[in-house]
Amino acid sequence: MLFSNINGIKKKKIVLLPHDHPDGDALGSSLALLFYFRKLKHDVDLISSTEYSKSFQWLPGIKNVIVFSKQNKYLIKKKIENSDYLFLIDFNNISRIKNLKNFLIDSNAKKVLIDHHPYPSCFDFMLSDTKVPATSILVFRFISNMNHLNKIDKEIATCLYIGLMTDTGFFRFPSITSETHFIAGKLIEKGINVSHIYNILQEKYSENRLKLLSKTLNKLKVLEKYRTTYTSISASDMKIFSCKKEDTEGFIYYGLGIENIVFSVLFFEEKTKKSIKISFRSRGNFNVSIFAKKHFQGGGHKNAAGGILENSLSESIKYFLSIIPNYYSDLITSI
Ligand SMILES: [Mn+2]
Repeated sequence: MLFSNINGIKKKKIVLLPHDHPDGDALGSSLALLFYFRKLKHDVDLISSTEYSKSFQWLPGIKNVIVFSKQNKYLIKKKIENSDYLFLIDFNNISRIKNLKNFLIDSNAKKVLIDHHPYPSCFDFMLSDTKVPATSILVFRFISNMNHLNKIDKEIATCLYIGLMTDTGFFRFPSITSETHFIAGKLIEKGINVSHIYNILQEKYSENRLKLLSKTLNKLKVLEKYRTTYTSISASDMKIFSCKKEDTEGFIYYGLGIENIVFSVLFFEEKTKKSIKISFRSRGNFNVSIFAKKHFQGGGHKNAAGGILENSLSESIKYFLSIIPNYYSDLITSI
């Protein structure tokens, strides 16, 4: 069994892989595992296939993250190929780590998935539960199943708590269960500073990010009849404010904060201007995962999903506006 093997005396080579543009859950879960496996004296690396947002620069252990680049490509390839275990963290399909995909395919390492997204691809070991609000819950369960709760120190607890906080929208999404709060409680017992973490997550934004947010909100349109709101970020907006994709995290929730709105959509024009990434968030029973899958080759969770269109920004919005009337009855009855 994997767990006893990892728990054994023999030092293992472990590589932790969060998804592209890692968010708080992907980074928090990966860093917690990094600290944990180091305590077990394994040889661990944490490799990110793309850069992470500057707002995470304060995370404990973040300096250990190796970010993929042309310069370290071969080093990373070697690490992935020579590892005993590869942990795929907070994603369900290897297309979510584009730069590292081929290294992964070529590696004979045992692949362990720890994730909460629906329809995961199959790997050697699966710690998949689509009902939990964050992957960090699964990391907590993993450590707990190893009987190692005593190994969770303040640093590990902080990392896991960040995953919980960010993926639950600061403990307010419907995916939250009593287990979420039970685990949060256990993490607080380890001495973490809850209000400090909250303040840092809220305040580590650049001036340019705020300006981009302002521009995005200025463009926000409300379709009152469909209880829907949408807005867009163009490639030139991103250029003007020299923002990265990660800086736009959370923008989509502003629209959902308007009274009576149950569906929020954000169109994001890729740098190449050849495709548009679209994010969907909803309240209540309007299932955005089904919506994204049906019209935008995407998917996700019931209240949070994404998709893509190979089209211009204006055409993509036009297309969206043409299909939204079909969801009239679902949207007006969503509670
Ligand atoms: Mn997650």
